[in-house]
Amino acid sequence: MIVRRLSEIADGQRDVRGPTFASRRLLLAEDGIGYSLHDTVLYAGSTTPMYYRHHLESVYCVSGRGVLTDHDTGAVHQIAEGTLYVLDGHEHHELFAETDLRMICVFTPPLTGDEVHDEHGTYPLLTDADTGMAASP
Ligand code: 9YT
Repeated sequence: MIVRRLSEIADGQRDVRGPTFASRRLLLAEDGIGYSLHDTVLYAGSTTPMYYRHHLESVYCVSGRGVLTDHDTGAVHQIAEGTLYVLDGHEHHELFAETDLRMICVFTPPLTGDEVHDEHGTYPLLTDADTGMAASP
């Protein structure tokens, strides 16, 4: 069993800051669960373009307000507390945060924690073999 608290990972290696967000990685590939789970805050007034070529992502809004644009279809969605969106088609998308947006994000395959957004807002596909970390038994 894993029991982990946000307070334990705040400001550590699993607390990753980007220009528009802070992402606290509660679960990563090294935990051996098969997905990663993140508590992410996107800052009020920011826009984050994203594209996950190698990953599926489910994103559940637990607080705040924003606007999600699907650049593949042009569809625009209002995001608020209680809204889930699922990137099941590797969509190019962007998220505008009207207020601070707190999102619970689940990635499969799991992020290792070493990915950085490239120029497309995407993450490479890394496995623990790439980072030298062994998965938990
Ligand atoms: C909604 C969102 O930001 N998804 C991406 C996850 C987060 N930025 C992260 O952990 O890198």
